[in-house]
Amino acid sequence: MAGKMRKIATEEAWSIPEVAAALREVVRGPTSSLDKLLVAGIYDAATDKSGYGTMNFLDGLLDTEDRRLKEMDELGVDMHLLSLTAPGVQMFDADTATELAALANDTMAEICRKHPTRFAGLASFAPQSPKRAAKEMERAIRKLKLNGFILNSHTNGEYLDDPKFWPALEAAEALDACIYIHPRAASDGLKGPLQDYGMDAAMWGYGVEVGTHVVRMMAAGVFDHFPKLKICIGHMGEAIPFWIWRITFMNSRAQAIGRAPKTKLTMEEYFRRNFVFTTSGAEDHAALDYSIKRLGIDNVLWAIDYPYQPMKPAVEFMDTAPVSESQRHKLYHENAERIFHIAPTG
Ligand code: 1WB
Ligand code: MN
Repeated sequence: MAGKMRKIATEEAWSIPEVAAALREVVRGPTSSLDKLLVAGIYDAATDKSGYGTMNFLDGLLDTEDRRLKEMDELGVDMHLLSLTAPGVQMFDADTATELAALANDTMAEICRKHPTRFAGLASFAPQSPKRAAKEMERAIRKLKLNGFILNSHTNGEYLDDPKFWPALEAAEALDACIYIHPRAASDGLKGPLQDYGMDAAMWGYGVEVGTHVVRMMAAGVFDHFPKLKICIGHMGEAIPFWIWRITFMNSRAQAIGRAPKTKLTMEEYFRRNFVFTTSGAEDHAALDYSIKRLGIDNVLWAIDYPYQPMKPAVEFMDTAPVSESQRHKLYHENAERIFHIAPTG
């Protein structure tokens, strides 16, 4: 029975007051970041011009044990895998980002220790300072016992194919800890036509941003350097499952004419070997069915995307998904247990 099946939701947004306060300062400053609109909407009613403020996501982000846990109980959601919500610490200067990542990780670890069957967590790190990030990553897994890492896409317009970030990738691979690349608004270089009609955020821009990030990494050959690195992406794979045949075909052509570096494996082989993806905010049975058929049941995990998406429809989506019961077990919890090292229950 799906009703009793263990349910681990894997892209569940969360924050701490210290990060909220620091973000409020950032959006009052001179940033040109496209994140400004939404971040002001969430954290700073005084400067909100976006309309997002009316949705009051902040209460949901800052609350763990109150409304969130109660709603989880009502719907039979066993566990949230928490992560510091976009843009994480990536809009701060390197020192502030490093400090706030450690504080968020300490706070998260405390919650997970207090509720070991209800909360697990993805640790933050500050890519602005890759060597210190690698140290914090090691602390977060070995000492705090967190379950993996969250990265909110670009950092100051730069992506993980840039070797300056590779100390963080090396750490994640060595720790056998998956990095979840979550969206934030598109970088300055990418944002042009995404700024109108509400396209900047989850409607379209987020997928363009993370999809671009992931294709850059695969095409650059990052996974020849880090063959065991695991990356998780949300939103039914940010459309990459649908595009993977063409990405693979056109990348081999780009390699043949010298426009892309030679890689040991094809793009599809990297996507199958190094990536998993979640259903967050993409409650579409046809897309789920296609994704499972195309990339395999072991690569797909369930997620809600709380509080940006409501819990109940996400549970109904998975309870009624046209899959076998053994597949539902994988989607609801077994794949999450394997990828994020969450102890299985009886
Ligand atoms: C929204 C969605 C906003 C996500 C977010 O802000 C995040 C939104 C940081 O629907 O407006 C998300 O994670 O999907
Ligand atoms: Mn999300």
